[in-house]
Amino acid sequence: MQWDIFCRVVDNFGDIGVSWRLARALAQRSPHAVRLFVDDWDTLRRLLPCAPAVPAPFVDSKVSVQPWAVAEAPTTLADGVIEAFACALPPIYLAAMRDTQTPPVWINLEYLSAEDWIEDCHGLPSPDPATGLAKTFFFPGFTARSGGLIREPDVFSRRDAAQAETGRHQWLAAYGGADVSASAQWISLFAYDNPRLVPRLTDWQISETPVVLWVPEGTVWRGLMPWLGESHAAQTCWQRGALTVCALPFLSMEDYDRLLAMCDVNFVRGEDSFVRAQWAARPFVWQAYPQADAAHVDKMEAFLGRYLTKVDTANAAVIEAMWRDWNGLGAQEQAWQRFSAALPTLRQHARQWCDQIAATDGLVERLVKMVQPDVK
Ligand code: TRH
Repeated sequence: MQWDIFCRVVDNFGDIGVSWRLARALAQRSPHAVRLFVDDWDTLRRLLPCAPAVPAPFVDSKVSVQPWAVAEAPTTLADGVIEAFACALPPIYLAAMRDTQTPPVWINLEYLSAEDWIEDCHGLPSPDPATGLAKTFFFPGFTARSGGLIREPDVFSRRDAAQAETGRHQWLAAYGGADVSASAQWISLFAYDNPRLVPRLTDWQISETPVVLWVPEGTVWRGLMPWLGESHAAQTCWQRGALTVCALPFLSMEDYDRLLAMCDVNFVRGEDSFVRAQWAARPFVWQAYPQADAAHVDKMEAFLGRYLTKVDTANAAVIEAMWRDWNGLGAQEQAWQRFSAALPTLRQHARQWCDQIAATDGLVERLVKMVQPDVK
């Protein structure tokens, strides 16, 4: 089966991050051939430095990556067309879909949400007014009645290798400064601008346990640099009390997954890193992508509602306080101290949650079953 995935980058890395993971996971499932059309080559190259410097088709991990312009000229049609995040297909491609005898299956991949309403919309066809073709809504999610989560077949073997005894030492050999401790509390930080960053840094600075904070290149440095009183240089570490801050380059996806697997706590954001933190099976704090009308708060609360179902009341309150504090819903007394003290239990829970959400089909399996219900 031939798939075409279309991705326009709205901002940041989530649009392309999710599209690339999906394309790669789909292409790994022979006999699916996948083309990925991308409109923002510079952002693509941050994630895939192997891409040519100027937009041109190339193949990586069995995915044929194409500049958007290729689909703005006549090209072959796929059997399955995925429009990531309602990005609007190129008009000429859409017209070809309308005019062909057997149009492709047309899927609109939506944003991930833990909210209940997505279950009623997942899988619903909607007629496109311009062409009369049916477009089916596909909602990634955490329940059996949603579209599931992207999970590659090797995600847990890679995680387990990173969590083996040698994992941190291998990481330090590649990225660490000479003085970075492998036995400290390791935290990764990937976040939007966040007024709660400085209180957190202060918590870590005066922590009783040494803390190593790994921070890949990105917007969060805007808040970090003034606090450190330094200018940013990649692969440098700074010591502030009990806290060692280590700057990382923007990592390959594989190394970012590896970092998440090795850390004791991960601060993640948006959509894809949020999912990856769950596969890492370590306690995490999610900064939801800020939206108008505080829609992100509903998303966060909906996720917590599911995530905390099997957590006792006291630990649930600890996680809720930490997440609400980090998402700007009011400073919570001793949020970090309580979270840190509960880490052994929270780690067990993170593992149990990961096993629970991995017990059902992943997104790719659900997508293929939706499109080819008769194929085993
Ligand atoms: O970058 P994000 O904030 O992306 C998005 C977009 O803003 C999108 O428009 C919005 O709607 C969505 O969030 C909810 O966060 P996200 O989704 O976690 O994407 C980051 C990607 O970058 C993810 O695929 C992991 C990857 N990554 C690396 O490959 N290396 C790194 O060093 C880091 C920090 C991330």
